[in-house]
Amino acid sequence: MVYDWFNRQSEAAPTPPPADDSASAQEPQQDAAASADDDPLEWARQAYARLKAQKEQANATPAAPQSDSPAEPETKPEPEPEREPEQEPAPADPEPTPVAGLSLLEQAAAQRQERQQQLEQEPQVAQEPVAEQPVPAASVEVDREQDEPSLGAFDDTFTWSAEVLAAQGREAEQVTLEEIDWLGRLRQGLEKTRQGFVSGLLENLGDDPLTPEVLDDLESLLLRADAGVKATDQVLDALRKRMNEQVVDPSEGIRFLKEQLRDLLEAPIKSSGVDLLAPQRGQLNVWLMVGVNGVGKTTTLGKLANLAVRSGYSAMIAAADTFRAAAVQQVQVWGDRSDVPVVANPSDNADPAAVVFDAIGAARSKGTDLVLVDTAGRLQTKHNLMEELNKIRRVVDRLAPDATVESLLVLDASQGQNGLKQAMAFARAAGLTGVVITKLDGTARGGVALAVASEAGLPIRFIGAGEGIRDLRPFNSFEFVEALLASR
Ligand SMILES: Nc1nc2c(ncn2[C@@H]2O[C@H](COP(=O)(O)OP(=O)(O)OP(=O)(O)O)[C@@H](O)[C@H]2O)c(=O)[nH]1
Ligand SMILES: [Mg+2]
Repeated sequence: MVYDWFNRQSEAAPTPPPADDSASAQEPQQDAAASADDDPLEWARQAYARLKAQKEQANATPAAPQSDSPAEPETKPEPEPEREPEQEPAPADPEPTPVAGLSLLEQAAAQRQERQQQLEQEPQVAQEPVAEQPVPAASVEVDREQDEPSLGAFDDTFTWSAEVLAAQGREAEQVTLEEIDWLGRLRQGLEKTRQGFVSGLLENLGDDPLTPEVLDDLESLLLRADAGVKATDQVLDALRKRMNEQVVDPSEGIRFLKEQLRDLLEAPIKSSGVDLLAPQRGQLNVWLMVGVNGVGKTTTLGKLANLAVRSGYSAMIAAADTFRAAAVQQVQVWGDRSDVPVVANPSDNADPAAVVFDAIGAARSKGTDLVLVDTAGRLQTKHNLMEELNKIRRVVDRLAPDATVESLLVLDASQGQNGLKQAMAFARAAGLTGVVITKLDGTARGGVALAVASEAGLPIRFIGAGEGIRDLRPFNSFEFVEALLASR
């Protein structure tokens, strides 16, 4: 069964029937299908039992069964939850204050701007892109991660992931290990941002209705998470308006906040008219990776090539970063990892546009679905870089006028808003169509996704949360916001 990761659906029937030689395989069918609304834990349990049965079936099928998992009791279909999923955060104990009149909005906005500046000036790791660090091909650790996801324990992470899928209308029997695996990675990746954001916010919320003080805290938290003044203003204005209309209890406050954040992230996606960015089958797709140096363009391209292959698309890589000698080797390693051909020009100072020219020609003759183009992040001058991107773009448009072209701005989340501003200036010439946010793991600045949507007005298409080949997935605002505000 091929799982199309771009479109997030299985190509074949959702799941094969369970093996009849395994008692546990029949278990999920004996229970009446649990409704995720009525009993999310039971729903998760059923999804787990099903995945486990599939795994047992898969292990039983090969002539020589491998024991790839730590000793697991086979005849124990009912996993023990480690802990009941909590729907809502544990209440703290704030002192409620009656809602006072609002200060002038303009005044509030000015204050926010000022606070943003203060926060920016506070000592923090300035993430200026440092001098170019060549990434030798050998430094890419090929065997660091598994190629297939494995079913872990029936724990918090599983139940949380299952709840997120259930909330999107997924049936227990449609849940795939791929999705459970990624949601776990996403939640893990947003850990640092969440620590600052959620523990701050949720601890200030009690059983009592929202207060202006709680909103002030939320404002600081959003700014600190690098959500930007515009998104912060928008969310706070909506919350204040809501508070003026009615008393907002904490769970309603969280629900409303999530809705606001989702709306913000969804706005550019909706206006692009394309919910999920996937290569169009039956035609040539050319995706350019652009962005300043070191943000993760090449890594993203390698991960995308892998996603494409695993999703049943044919792919090719154009090594159009000819500025650094090591860049071609680096891209070659990524190509090898997924068996994706790489088109490169080994001569010194090769013309990147010529490499793209060759790649498109090769892709046409082979009927390749997707050409991924690696571009340089640094040249002698910014002007040269713009010129080069323009030239590449012109070659693509001329040679493949019927191709679907995407110009994806790759953005390093750990550079936060500074990175966004710099990248926007840099890449205006490239006719951007979307953004990939990388390095969400290990930064507390995951809120930059909100700034991307509100300030750059560009749809976020993929997010990277780790250096591994599987650490990139299509962006889903619902899942992102749930992971950002997960209460445990
Ligand atoms: N933690 C983490 N590291 C990442 C992620 N994406 C990329 N990296 C790392 O960031 C570093 C730079 O990545 P590259 O893909 O070489 O960046 P680039 O934009 O191609 O760099 P230039 O070609 O020099 O402009 C590498 O060490 C990557 O492993 C991510 O999502 N998480
Ligand atoms: Mg690169």
